[in-house]
Amino acid sequence: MKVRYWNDEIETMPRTGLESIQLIRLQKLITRVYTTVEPYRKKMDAAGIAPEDIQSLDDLRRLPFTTKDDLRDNYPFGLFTVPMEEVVRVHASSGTTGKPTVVGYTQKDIETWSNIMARSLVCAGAHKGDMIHNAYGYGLFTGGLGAHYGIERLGAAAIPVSGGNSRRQVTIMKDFGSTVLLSTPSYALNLAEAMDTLGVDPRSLSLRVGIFGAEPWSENMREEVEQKLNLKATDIYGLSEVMGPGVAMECLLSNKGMHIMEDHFLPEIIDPDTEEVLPPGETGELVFTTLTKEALPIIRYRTKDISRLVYEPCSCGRTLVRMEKVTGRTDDMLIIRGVNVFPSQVEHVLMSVDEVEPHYQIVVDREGNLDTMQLLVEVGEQFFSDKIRQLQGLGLHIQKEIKDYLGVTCKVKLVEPKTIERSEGKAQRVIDKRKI
Ligand code: DLL
Repeated sequence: MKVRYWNDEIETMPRTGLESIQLIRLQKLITRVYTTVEPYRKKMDAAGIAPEDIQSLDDLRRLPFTTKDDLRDNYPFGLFTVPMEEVVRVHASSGTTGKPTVVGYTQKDIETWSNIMARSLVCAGAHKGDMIHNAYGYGLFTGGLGAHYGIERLGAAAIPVSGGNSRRQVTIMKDFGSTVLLSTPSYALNLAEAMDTLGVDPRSLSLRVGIFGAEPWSENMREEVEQKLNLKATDIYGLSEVMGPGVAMECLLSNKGMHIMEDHFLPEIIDPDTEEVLPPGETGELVFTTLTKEALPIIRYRTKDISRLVYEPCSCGRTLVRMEKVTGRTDDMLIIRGVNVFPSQVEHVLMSVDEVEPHYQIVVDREGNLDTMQLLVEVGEQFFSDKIRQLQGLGLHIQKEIKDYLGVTCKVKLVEPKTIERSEGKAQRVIDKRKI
């Protein structure tokens, strides 16, 4: 397979070259942020660090972290480094409390982002001439418009369908000849279901590749999506606070981890408890510093996403470090009777059970002093039967698998096909009643 790049000089640059670019950009950024944003200056002063103390990339770890709370405390525009006349776009994502997290972009930021997204699309094997079906939501969410500008920059044709109305989406795919699908992985499964209902065979469509992200998904789910949609599934990562989609992108060739666009985003992996930077190759919380953003640069942003950086060379020739699939968030981790449980692990187990669909919900509650976990799982249409005994057996089987894999006992409730609420964006996997 011939590998194509969007910017081969940067994407295949030896690390020493890349690191000198990163350092120059970092020093410039820290000086600018220190002189223009009071909350950053105060934090740096309190930590006893000045811009001129940043002499190497290692000095990054001396800077204070930024969290969602900092954005909330300076809501809506308090961390912007440019006057509002220079801001041409705002997006928002959910905050930790009622107020959303607001992010802003200058014209140059939009240019940078479009190029990064075009680079990501090429990394996934998309090219000019592709009909790119963009089912990420258009609006305050960064997915829709972020991807859209990248598609146009690439010179491919954007089909801006946004989320929702799955049957209509299938018809559009068929009639317009969509070749690349962009959506959340859970919505991709929705589309597969709609195809099934409409009697549309995915093999009769022109879909070649899917670019799925915005929520965690397992390797088993990848197989499922690939098989049900008859395409090659790739993973795209990003978050609003850092930019939006395109912070990291998996290459079509290796399909193992996402290349971080390191000339724009500097990654670190920290221990979420001690906040110490971990040695290369360790698993921990991802932290990003933006290197080129104008309106809302961010220093050492704690993503709460758990991953690992892979420095081994990639078969696609890109030298950009890879991050492994996100296995969960430090804040969606459930502790059930002392056992740490990630929804992605539950999904992993469910994907290995043929009779059930990848639609599930974890309901956590408390009875007396004991946490309870109930798993609602949809049974596949072809396996659904009203023979209670058979269903009971299946429920017990899943319960045992979960116990073996996660070490927790849960109640399994099997539900009829298509009864768990479908999402148009991110699926709501966990209902934690303990907090209410
Ligand atoms: O979800 C940006 C995006 C849009 C990424 C479209 C990819 C595609 P937020 O709404 O701010 O931004 O949510 C960011 O979503 O911290 C992760 O927890 C999660 N996330 C994003 N991509 C992935 C992925 C967009 N590929 C939060 N795998 C992040 C796992 C992901 N989790």
